[in-house]
Amino acid sequence: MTNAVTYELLHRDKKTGARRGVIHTPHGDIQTPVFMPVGTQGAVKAMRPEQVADMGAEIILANTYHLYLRPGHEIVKEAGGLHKFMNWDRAILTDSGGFQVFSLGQLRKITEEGVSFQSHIDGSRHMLSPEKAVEIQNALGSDIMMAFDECAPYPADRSYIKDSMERTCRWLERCKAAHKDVERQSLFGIMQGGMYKDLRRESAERIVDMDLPGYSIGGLSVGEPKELMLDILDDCVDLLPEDKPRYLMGVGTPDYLFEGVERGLDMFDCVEPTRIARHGLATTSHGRINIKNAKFERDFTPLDPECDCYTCRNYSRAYIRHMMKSGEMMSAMLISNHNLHFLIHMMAGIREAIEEDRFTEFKKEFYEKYGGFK
Ligand code: PRF
Ligand code: ZN
Repeated sequence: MTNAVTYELLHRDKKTGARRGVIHTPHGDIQTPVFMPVGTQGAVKAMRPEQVADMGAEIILANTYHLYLRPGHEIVKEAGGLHKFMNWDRAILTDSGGFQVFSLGQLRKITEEGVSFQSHIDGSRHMLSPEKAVEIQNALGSDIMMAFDECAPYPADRSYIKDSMERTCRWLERCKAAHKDVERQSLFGIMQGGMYKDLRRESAERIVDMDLPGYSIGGLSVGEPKELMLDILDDCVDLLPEDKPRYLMGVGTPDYLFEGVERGLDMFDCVEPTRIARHGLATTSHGRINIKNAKFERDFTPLDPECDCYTCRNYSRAYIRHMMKSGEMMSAMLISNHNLHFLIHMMAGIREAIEEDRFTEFKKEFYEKYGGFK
């Protein structure tokens, strides 16, 4: 039996936990550390798949919850799987729905069996369980499937987090038992435990025992202070095996990417670059800019003078501002393209720096321009 997804460690930074590796998948290799663009409903918003591939993305993320509710995983399966349905032939990771369902607030109810919830689309009632989340992800055919977990809120008291973390471990056992074709798709486990280090440790021990092809850290970036998240990470990353990919879920602003890589994480995802783009915000090497700002009215320079993306090679701040102010879709398309390119190329720079044992210097130079850890 060979796992669908395997990790190869290429180089370890001499001074920090940063590591350079490759994840092998049935849909190609992924150079790590990697930022994964989010395509929640089977599309990276405002982007064609060719553009996402052309900027160097080797994996994107899609969501079980959304694709289950609409169009329905059976339809995606009938289409030949998600890769074919959305015209993306590189790797796909699907999140389990655990996180999205928990964002629904009072519309949901947790039991040992799973989570019952009301659709955000038409109010219809559904149940997601470990078995159901696996069934849906099997039908979607993603390369990496995430375990069905509970991402507990912050703040939450210790007894709640303990129960929740233990249930998530039991759910992982059920996910593993339900997932049959390990040569086609790999199931990753998710560490939970809130902001309690001992519970994180217990979670890690239990999930690592299940010997899965990869592991993630969930339940962070849920509203806790940034320093607290870094403090938890300082403690957590080393609890995960060295010979497997380590994924920090839902984190992807430039500063957090540096902090995560420094601590030994390999994979990251975040809706932020495409979401803020639709509000006119661009990430640049000198920090974030709001294109709606009047000071860009006659600014005929690119979003980021140091960027060589399609947007920056062809369009000015003044034009993109005009598109944004006029409600043209072009503004979201152009800024999304730039924001994703920015992060993907930043990660390429990080990978090169790790290979050359100058990650710390690279981070320092980046922070000096960007404005430090925010
Ligand atoms: N669990 C899952 N998906 C996630 C998270 C999690 O804890 C997070 C944490 N912020 C983002 N996405 N399944
Ligand atoms: Zn650009």
